[in-house]
Amino acid sequence: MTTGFFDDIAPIVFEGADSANPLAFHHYNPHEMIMGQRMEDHLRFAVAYWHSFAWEGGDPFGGQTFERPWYPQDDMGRAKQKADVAFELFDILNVPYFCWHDADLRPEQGSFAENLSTLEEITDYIGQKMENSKTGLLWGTANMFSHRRWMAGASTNPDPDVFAFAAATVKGCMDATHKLGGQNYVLWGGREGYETLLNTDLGQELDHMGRFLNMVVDYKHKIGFKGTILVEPKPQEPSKHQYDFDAATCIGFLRKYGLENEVKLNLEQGHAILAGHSFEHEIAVAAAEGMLGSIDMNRNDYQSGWDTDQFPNNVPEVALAYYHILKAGGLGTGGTNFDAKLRRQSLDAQDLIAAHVGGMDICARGLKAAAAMIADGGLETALKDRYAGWTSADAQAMLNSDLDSIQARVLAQGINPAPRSGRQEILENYVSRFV
Ligand code: XUL
Ligand code: CO
Repeated sequence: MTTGFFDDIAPIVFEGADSANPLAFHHYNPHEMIMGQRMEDHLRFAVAYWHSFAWEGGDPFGGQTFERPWYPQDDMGRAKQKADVAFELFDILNVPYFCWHDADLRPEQGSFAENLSTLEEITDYIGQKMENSKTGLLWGTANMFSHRRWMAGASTNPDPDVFAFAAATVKGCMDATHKLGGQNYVLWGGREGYETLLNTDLGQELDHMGRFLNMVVDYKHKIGFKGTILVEPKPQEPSKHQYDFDAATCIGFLRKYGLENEVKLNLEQGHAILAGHSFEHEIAVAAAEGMLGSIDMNRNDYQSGWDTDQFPNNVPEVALAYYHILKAGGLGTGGTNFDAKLRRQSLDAQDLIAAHVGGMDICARGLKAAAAMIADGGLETALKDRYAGWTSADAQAMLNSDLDSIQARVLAQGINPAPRSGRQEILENYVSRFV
């Protein structure tokens, strides 16, 4: 028996690029083999519970626009109804994973003890649903940014009682993630940052955040959680300055607190844009350090300057992201989580399905284009050619040499570098052949 929310829309199937059916996959074909692996296993799609089921359509100027049978979300019976609808969407999309914050799943109660017991109850209920579903848990996380108790941060809060509340909350969320067979555990530093240095001891807050993350890693090993711990960079919003600004900042932080072999990065397209980077830049930075963990797939509006979390629709951008993911050997335990929400006028249940179908198709097109570029090898050949000078014995020896001897060699050999074209337009033209 279904909840009726999706009006008995049939499961979405692959119909190919020529189909005009808006509720069919035109490019996402889970079983298609790409570089020796099923497309589904490359992309590892996940539905984000918060945007698709908990967010009510509000923006800074107005509240709820959606009307869902599980509103208001303050009751356990309706939380279970919400889970029933969520698993119907997962089945309709045939999506392998979903992701949650604790606060998306359970009603928010007053005390920590009440929140813990409702989280246990709802995750037991979800665990039962997972037994009859092919959808697994990509990651769980704690919402430590919405309730007013978190307004000055969680692990970076000046009040040690908030640090304690955060530690207790993360323990509960890690337990629930472990119970549901989660593949990763994510920490996005929602309000781990500051509004003004006039009231902030930045050094102390960073030390507390480093200590907190070490406790998370210790607890992972204690309970035998095999998933990956991930942090998610974002430069601002909601805090004016966020400590996890971008991939490079996070990597420096992880190294400082001895976590570089324990924690990887969950990179989000929109966060990259907010940081003034491209998504592929963030992916390449993480990959160069062996810290690419997972991705949150969405897009930002390039005009508005805040985190609009729209479903992706730009194949060339997505193709370059997957190009760097494939080059790095794939997403491992990570996946492609649609950290994306409907526009607030998209009221219908069908909009929710269409948004995911479109996002999955765009990612499939990007993946196929990326794999085709790798198979063709044009970019790799151009890259090798550009760095070819470094294969010479002299060039390699120089890296183990010193300024004195290098200067002597420049004088002796009369070295006078000849500038060469970077061929950017030629390479951009090459990419457009594939996208
Ligand atoms: C916020 C954001 C979060 C994290 C999980 O911008 O991306 O949804 O992904 O807390
Ligand atoms: Co995100």
